[in-house]
Amino acid sequence: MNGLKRPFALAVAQLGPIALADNRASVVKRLITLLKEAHSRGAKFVVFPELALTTFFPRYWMTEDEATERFFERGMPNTDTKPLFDLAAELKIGFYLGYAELTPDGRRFNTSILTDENAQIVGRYRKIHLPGHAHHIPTAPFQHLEKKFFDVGNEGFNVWTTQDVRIGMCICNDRRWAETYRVMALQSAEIVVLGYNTPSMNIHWNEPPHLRMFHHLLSLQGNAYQNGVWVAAAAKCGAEDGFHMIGGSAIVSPTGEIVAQAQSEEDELIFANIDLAIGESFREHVFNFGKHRRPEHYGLIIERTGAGAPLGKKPD
Ligand code: CDV
Repeated sequence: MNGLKRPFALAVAQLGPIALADNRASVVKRLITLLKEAHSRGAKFVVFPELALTTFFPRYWMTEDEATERFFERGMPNTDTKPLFDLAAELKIGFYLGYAELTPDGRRFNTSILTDENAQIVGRYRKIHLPGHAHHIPTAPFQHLEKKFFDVGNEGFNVWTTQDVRIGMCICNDRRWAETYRVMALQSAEIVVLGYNTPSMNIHWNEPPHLRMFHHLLSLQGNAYQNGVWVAAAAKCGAEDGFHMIGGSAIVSPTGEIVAQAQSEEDELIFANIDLAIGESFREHVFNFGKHRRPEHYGLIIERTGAGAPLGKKPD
């Protein structure tokens, strides 16, 4: 657009299915293969999916204790993930990685971390918009038990500066909510990164299957444009033990255009040498928040959770 380009070499590492029987070490090998490909393409940062080390276990009914034992990480990095951190440090590539976090005091979060080019963890995000339900639905073909297995994230939507870029994190369902991006854009985010597991069937209502992909991309594209940010989204997709999830990993420009999109439902790396200056252009002009926002008229956004009565009155 105008002025100097600010290139940043960004990769998204989509994962195909992770079977229930797969162990963490085998998954980390796949992450490492994708990291090596990212390096060969010159990437400085890689986005991995939500809950990237295991199958999407909220689909299975089980006790919290069983889920904790089988699927949660007690520390990061740990023995299984250390090879990924070691290689990332050697290759000087930062990354976003989603996993199930068990805290020392026993709380459970759907978490992502952000590392710098030395594989040091510089940021953590705990998922705020948890979809699904907490009770067993025996009539459903599968469960979506995020409300049972995870606490609501307690650290807000934040932005970190790493490798001279301001990066914000969110996870999966968060990408559908305008507030997610706006809170990060108000911290001058330049890139919003996220991972997702999106079942291609909605168990809560009869949503036509083609809308799953449409709404996924619409959310990324609309929010990238309205906030002047790049958005990079990594799927875990394909049929995990017969339960299908959409692919469509993508890198979206602040113009709202998709600049890279996965073609498969398997392990696949997509890459773009993005220009951060495009975002600056939008934030200086059409979405110059300081000049044009009118927060005095946005009060309901924090006063109400659900929709309530209209406020309109007859004009004097
Ligand atoms: N992991 C997710 O948050 N998935 C939701 C599903 C349940 C719709 C999503 O928004 O993609």
